[in-house]
Amino acid sequence: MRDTQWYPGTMSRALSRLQEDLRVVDLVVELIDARAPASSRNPELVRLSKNKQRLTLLHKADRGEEAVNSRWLLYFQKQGLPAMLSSVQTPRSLNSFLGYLKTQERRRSGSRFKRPLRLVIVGIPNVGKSTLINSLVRRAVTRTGDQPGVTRGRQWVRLLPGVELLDTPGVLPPVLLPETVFPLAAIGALPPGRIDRQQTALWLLDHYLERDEEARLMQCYDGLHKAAPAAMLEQIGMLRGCLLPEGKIDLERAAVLLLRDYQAGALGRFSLEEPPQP
Ligand SMILES: Nc1nc2c(ncn2[C@@H]2O[C@H](COP(=O)(O)OP(=O)(O)OP(=O)(O)O)[C@@H](O)[C@H]2O)c(=O)[nH]1
Ligand SMILES: [Mg+2]
Repeated sequence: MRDTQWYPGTMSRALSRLQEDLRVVDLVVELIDARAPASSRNPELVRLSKNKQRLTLLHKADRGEEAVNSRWLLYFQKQGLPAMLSSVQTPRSLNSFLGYLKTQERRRSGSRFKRPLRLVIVGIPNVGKSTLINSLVRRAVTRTGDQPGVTRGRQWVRLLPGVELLDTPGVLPPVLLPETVFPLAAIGALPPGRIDRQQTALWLLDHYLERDEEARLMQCYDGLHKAAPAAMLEQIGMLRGCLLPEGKIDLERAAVLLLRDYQAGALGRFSLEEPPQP
């Protein structure tokens, strides 16, 4: 994934577009995945919005472990970066975000030439940008989907009186750091054709084992026993009937199944990254 050949043209176009949009925007809200806040930040987006007011939302917080979410929040606060937890399944977090926007809007009230507060929602693919916007406006104004790359165009949405918001297509960093590839693949941010599903599944299983959290796997896959990651993937394939015509276990299907279960939350709340130690 180190070559830039794979980088989809739509993403470079989205970045140039964003550069233009930023001229008329007051606030940049970056959604990162609460389970992998380090890997799901896009340094390119950070660079482009350097001179703008910024807010980071640790989104899909319902999928990350509560204690780890709190540590990340503290980490951002200590860095002086405004950040909030967010999840479409937690109305309280949506209200906090709307409250934050109302405060920002009110601050502008003194201005003589009052125009709406404009914010743009940015982030990597599949992090939940469009879904969050839909939940915020409480009606389906933008298309969403459970695969990356659903949003392609751009659209302004009136969120509150005096607050307008722009949804944008997901963008990945042009060069992925090696340590970010598995976390990004596990949370479903990378194009399916570009990831090694079996390696990602083994990495994920290893992570559960390393953290002594295999009980969560066993809850989902009845009859699973603790073993090395490769043997566990085989067991999962067996338990779920992922078999090839000649009777061998279809490890690719087992891996797809495991990743889907992780993304759907069937393997419990499980964070993939801890904040760096001070
Ligand atoms: N568990 C959980 N899932 C969420 C949350 N927000 C969004 N999702 C799911 O994440 C998936 C991706 O959502 P989208 O809103 O299409 O993501 P996006 O960032 O707009 O993706 P692109 O347009 O492809 O960049 C969907 O399956 C949503 O249901 C959340 O807070 N919690
Ligand atoms: Mg979208």
